[in-house]
Amino acid sequence: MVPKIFAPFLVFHVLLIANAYGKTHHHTFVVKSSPYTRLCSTKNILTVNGKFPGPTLKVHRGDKVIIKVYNKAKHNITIHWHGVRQKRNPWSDGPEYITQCPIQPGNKYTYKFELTTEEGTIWWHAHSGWARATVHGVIIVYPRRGHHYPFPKPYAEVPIILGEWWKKEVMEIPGNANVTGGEPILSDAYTINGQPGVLYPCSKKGTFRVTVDYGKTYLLRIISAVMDEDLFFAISQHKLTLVGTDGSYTKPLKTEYIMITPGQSMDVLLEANQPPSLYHMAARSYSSAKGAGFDNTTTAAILKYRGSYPPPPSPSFPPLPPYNATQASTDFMRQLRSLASKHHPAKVPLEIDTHLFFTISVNLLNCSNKPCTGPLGKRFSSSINNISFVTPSMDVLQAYYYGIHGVFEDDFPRKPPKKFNYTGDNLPENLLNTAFGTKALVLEYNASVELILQGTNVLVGDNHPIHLHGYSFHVVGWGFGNFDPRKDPSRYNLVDPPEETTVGVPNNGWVAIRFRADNPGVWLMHCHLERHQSWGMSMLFLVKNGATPSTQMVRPPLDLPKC
Ligand SMILES: *[C@@H]1O[C@H](CO)[C@@H](O)[C@H](O)[C@H]1NC(C)=O
Ligand SMILES: *[C@@H]1O[C@H](CO)[C@@H](O)[C@H](O)[C@H]1NC(C)=O
Ligand SMILES: *[C@@H]1O[C@H](CO)[C@@H](O)[C@H](O)[C@H]1NC(C)=O
Ligand SMILES: *[C@@H]1O[C@H](CO)[C@@H](O)[C@H](O)[C@H]1NC(C)=O
Ligand SMILES: *[C@@H]1O[C@H](CO)[C@@H](O)[C@H](O)[C@H]1NC(C)=O
Ligand SMILES: *[C@@H]1O[C@H](CO)[C@@H](O)[C@H](O)[C@H]1NC(C)=O
Ligand SMILES: *[C@@H]1O[C@H](CO)[C@@H](O)[C@H](O)[C@H]1NC(C)=O
Ligand SMILES: *[C@@H]1O[C@H](CO)[C@@H](O)[C@H](O)[C@H]1NC(C)=O
Ligand SMILES: [Cu+2]
Repeated sequence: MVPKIFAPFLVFHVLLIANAYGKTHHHTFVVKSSPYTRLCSTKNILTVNGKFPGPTLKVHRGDKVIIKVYNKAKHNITIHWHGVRQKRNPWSDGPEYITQCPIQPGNKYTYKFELTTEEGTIWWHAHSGWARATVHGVIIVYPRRGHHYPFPKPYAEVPIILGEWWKKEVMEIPGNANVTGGEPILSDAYTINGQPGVLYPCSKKGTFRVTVDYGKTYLLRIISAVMDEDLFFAISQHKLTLVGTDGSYTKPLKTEYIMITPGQSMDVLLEANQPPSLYHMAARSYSSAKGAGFDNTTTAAILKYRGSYPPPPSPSFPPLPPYNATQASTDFMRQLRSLASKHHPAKVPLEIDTHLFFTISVNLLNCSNKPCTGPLGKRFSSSINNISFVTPSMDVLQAYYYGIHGVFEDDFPRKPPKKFNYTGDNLPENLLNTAFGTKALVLEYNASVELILQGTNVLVGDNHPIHLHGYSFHVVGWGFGNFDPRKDPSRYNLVDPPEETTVGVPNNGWVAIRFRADNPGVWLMHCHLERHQSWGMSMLFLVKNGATPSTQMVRPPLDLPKC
């Protein structure tokens, strides 16, 4: 019998040596404030190791990663490993006040994780305040050592990080918006690998360039670290072949453009098969919420063929769909299929024991003593099943683990409290209001879950990128209007549905996702549009332990930050 006090080390040790072929990577992340010049002015931004975008982690499936994070900034910080399943180890997941207290200035915390089923491109970002605007980077997960890509090996790979830049101090945006109750201020630019590109003032010189050889194929590892908008992205004269989303392979999909939401990652093959020259790649907003303001600027980078040729007077730009082109967005989404091969099977749960139905709404609240600057003189809020998430002052995971009362409640509703025409026009004003709470929905270990995410038109419909921590899920169906439980399930794709960790729920539409709740812990699910998350579009799953030690959460690490 092992004395109880040693058990945490043993459990983690077992976790770490489980795969004899894996390697352990050690990294140090120092979060600090560093000066960066963009759009004609210099300001201090939060960075990791002074870099913006932050360092790229390169690992193989089956590897382990140990990262010491030192906070040398003036803000509380946590880091989330976006797309990493964190099997049995929610302590390294990162969202502040959900799975840990923040790392306070001057302190440090060591994150530990294993790459188990994820393969392809995922990423990491701060999960505290709006820090992720500049604190983010790519995680490249190569196939297991000795294994290959399910497509011909590309000649080279190029991370493409889509971002968003504000001239003002990003960390002050949510607080300022909360004072007025209105929209957070719009960004001043989008960026490709940290650079706005030729269409913005003072930005031509830094424009990101990738040099290619004619005849070769390149793997673009695209992530959207954008805060508040979905983007269309394309490369002039070149077709793209999508081969992966969110760390899972897809059937090759040839396309002129992609639509990528905040939180998503996409692996895209680019064949350098056009006349050697210079071409632009570009991205701009897909914005479907009627009446909502958005940054309508366009970021660009250069694709340059090696060799000698007369440089074009002005490299061509790709055509991008109109800002409000929901049709273009869904034309792309409609074609997504997981690879579903012998080596990469689609393990879609076929028998469902837990049916959940969540409405996703943008709300409006009365202001107590002054008019607010939101519509109708009210303040913005948002909710899932009419509960606007309230961030607690200590983390829910420790409260659950140690049985501390008063931090959260375990009664998140399994269906909306009120039925109405979710996507109807001119909904009654009494639907605008929402309730509040820090609520978790409890799932039995290994439950087989189907969740319908139903967008609503309560204030306005939008394309909501919903991200689930601790899991990937299969997107078995989607559509516009209200989900119809009699008709829609018969059209599900249970054979090769895309596997994702962030899914865009179409404007005034719905998405059906399935997953098996085989990862115990407390897991956040939220809209990855930062303004919606700030307004409360989040909820928690609390997945219970299984019956055996290998189906239970590991113990908390000794250096877990305190509140
Ligand atoms: C936002 O403002 C409301 C009321 O004006 C206040 O109750 C709440 O604590 C504020 N939230 C944050 C995160 O500052
Ligand atoms: C972008 O929005 C601004 C402000 O609303 C407007 O003046 C401008 O014409 C728009 N530009 C484009 C390209 O739509
Ligand atoms: C998109 O905007 C254009 C012009 O602003 C408008 O004519 C069109 O109806 C809009 N399309 C959709 C699908 O909302
Ligand atoms: C909000 O204010 C309106 C107008 O003053 C009032 O009719 C309504 O009852 C209020 N709603 C709530 C939930 O307080
Ligand atoms: C819901 O609202 C939509 C849009 O206004 C309408 O087309 C539809 O008929 C309504 N459905 C029901 C059941 O009332
Ligand atoms: C949401 O909750 C609020 C506050 O309890 C209530 O006024 C509102 O009618 C509810 N809306 C829905 C759609 O259930
Ligand atoms: C989880 O459920 C699946 C399907 O019913 C079953 O095959 C598997 O053995 C279960 N796992 C555990 C650990 O109970
Ligand atoms: C930083 O975190 C600590 C611990 O949770 C908290 O007391 C403090 O208010 C936080 N600081 C800010 C600026 O949010
Ligand atoms: Cu949203």
